[in-house]
Amino acid sequence: GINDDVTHTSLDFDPAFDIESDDIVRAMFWGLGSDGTVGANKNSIKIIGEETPFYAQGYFVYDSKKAGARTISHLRFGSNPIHSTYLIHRANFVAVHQFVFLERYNVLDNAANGATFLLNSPYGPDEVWDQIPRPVQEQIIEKNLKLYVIDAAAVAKETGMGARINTIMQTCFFAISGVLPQDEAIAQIKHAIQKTYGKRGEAVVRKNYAAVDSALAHLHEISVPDQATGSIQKPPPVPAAAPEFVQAVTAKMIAGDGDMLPVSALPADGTYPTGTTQWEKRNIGLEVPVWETDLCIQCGKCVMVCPHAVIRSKVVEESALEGAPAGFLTMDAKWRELKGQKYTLQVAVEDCTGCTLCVEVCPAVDRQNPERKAINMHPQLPLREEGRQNWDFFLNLPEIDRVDTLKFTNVKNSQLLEPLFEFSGACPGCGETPYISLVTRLFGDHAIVANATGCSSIYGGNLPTTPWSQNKDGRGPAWSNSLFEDNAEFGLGMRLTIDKQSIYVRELVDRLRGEIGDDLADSLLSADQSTEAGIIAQRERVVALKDKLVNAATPAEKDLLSLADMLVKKSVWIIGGDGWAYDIGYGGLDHVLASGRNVNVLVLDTEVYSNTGGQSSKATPLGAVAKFAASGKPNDKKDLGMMAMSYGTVYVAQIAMGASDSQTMKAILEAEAYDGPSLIIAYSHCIAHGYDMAQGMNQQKLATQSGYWPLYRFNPEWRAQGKKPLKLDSKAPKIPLEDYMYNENRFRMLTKSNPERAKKLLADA
Ligand SMILES: Cc1ncc(C[n+]2csc(CCOP(=O)(O)OP(=O)(O)O)c2C)c(N)n1
Ligand code: SF4
Ligand code: SF4
Repeated sequence: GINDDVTHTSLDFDPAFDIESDDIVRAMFWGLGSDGTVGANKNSIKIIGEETPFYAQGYFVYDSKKAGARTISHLRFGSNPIHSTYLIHRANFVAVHQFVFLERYNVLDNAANGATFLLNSPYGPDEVWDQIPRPVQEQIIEKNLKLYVIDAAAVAKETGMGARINTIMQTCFFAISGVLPQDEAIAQIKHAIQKTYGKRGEAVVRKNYAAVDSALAHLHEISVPDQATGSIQKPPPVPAAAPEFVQAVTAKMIAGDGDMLPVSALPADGTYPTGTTQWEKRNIGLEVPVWETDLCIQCGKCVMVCPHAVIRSKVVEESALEGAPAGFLTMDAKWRELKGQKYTLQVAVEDCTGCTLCVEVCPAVDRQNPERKAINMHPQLPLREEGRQNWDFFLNLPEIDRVDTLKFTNVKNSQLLEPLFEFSGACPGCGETPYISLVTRLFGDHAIVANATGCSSIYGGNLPTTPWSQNKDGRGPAWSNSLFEDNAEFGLGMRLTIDKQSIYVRELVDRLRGEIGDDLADSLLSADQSTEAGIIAQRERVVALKDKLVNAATPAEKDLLSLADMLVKKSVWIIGGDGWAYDIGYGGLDHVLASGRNVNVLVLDTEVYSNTGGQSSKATPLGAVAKFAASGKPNDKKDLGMMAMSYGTVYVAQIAMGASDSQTMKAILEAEAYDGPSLIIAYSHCIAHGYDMAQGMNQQKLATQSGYWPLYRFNPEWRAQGKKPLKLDSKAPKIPLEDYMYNENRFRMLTKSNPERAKKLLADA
């Protein structure tokens, strides 16, 4: 029920009220988005419904965050028809598929007395009890729960399943619950695996079978002690340093208790503070990168590709390192301009998703031991406490001076800029977010973002937290999401408003030069803001202007005071996916590109509608299997870049960070500098492409090397300078197209289901 303490229209209710009969089996499964828990439970409920005389019901609770969020599957079954239209609150079976949830959520609050508790634990049967937080131990004892544990991650690793523990946990559920005889349950699970994964190929099915077969050997019943002995306490949902609103509202939502918030706690105008993902320590990376100073060449590639802005570097004076934690690593900075200073690379281990992209792109390899790079993945748990201290210290180190130190026009230097988009809830290893993060490093403190609906609006602005953040001066991107279909127009509206306000404010400066002085008025009106130094100088002038207007009395003075900030340059970014740009928002995008206005459009091209599960868009390539293109897309990808170039007045670039991070940098800087519309089409690998995301950046390179994704920049300014406006930044193809395509399931699938057609489409492509 809603607690409406504003209009007082809600009714009180008794949360303990319950009429459910005792012969209904009620099971709750706590999983992590993309670990397969929901899919496995959907299979389980089908098996129970179809293969037993029981009636069955399944209901699945998850938010619209991308992978890595909490999911809860509620399953009921029994001999009588089930009419319950509410979630389970008296479960006789609770499975927790992620050990870290014991610290974060009240997973046993809904366990009934005598219920069974199945826990996926990285700790073996002998040590697990001591690792369970004390309040959870108390609940286990008080509620008389039967406790089973399995190290499903280890079984998954052994059987080649990667991070997918779903079928392992499902097997344990059937084994413990006894709802079907064990042999029959296993046969049914295997049948469901064949149905679900068959089209992904024999190997996937076989790995799942192996996981099922070895699950039971690793399942242990734990004898529960009479007394809670644990020394581990549950941490608060957000750190004590979090601001008041985050403590009072965001923390409740993070803990899963958002429904309990009274209406009055929510902001009346729908405006939420930014920079809040930093308070949500998700701890979902089982392994995290560890830095080796003897090998690091300080190239910054790992920092650039991290989809979650979790690995960062700084260069500081040695004196700033006073009081550093014992394990805080540094090395001499390898910059001529920063000689004598110290370089440090740090990982927010509690925010890392363990995606491995950073390690994959690291070029510094140990010659004696090629397995060892300058960063390598290690188990997170033993590193967590030290990592937390190092990260806190790192955050308090000074940021690089953006004006008087380096030119931030290459990857090596720009790694030192603070990202204002961090710890997003995008899928681990997402190919979209590194581009956004880079834009915020470069222009974040004066950016205004119009975000189309899609993955980027979900990981970008989904309650309770947002990754869009601020620098120490409180400046950061202003962000908003309107609709899927009108985002380009939405962004154009922002530009028109800024332009209109800036024309008016400039008029006022001129009109009121008597009050503010000719010198200040002239410098405000003639300021060159094409560089960061120019923008900072203009901000200082605006401060001086506001000082002069403290006693503003006339309407013109008051207007000038309220609009003074519009004298500072704003960078408008219109961001969205290919479903938006190529399809549903295309009419508006075309209008905006033709308008000649100074906006920057960033298309995060995953070549499908990713957020809704991978439907084909006009960006989907020939031969790829997607929803609505089950037999392989029969026609070519639309060439959005060519269409935009045909205007002759639009800056257009096609980029792929994994293929060339320096070309990506150049294109983003040029697009922003161009005083007119810019369109950047950014290759974004995605879980929808069907391969290990750790290989995302490598796949981007192959896309370009095979000629599938040429890199180019088209700059109308070059034509004005008498040069050719189009530069092809990539070389002629040097590998066969199939060497790129057939690493990805979206293309490979067709070679299994329809080899003849696959051959034809490959030839056409
Ligand atoms: C008019 C409209 N139709 C459909 C949807 C549902 N919807 C939300 S996000 C999305 C997919 C977005 O795909 P894309 O633009 O490619 O971005 P991605 O998720 O790949 O980043 C869809 C279809 C919507 N929000 N509005
Ligand atoms: S493993 Fe992934 S999330 Fe973690 S630091 Fe590396 S790139 Fe970032
Ligand atoms: S683009 Fe793909 S990988 Fe990134 S968040 Fe969306 S679905 Fe996940």
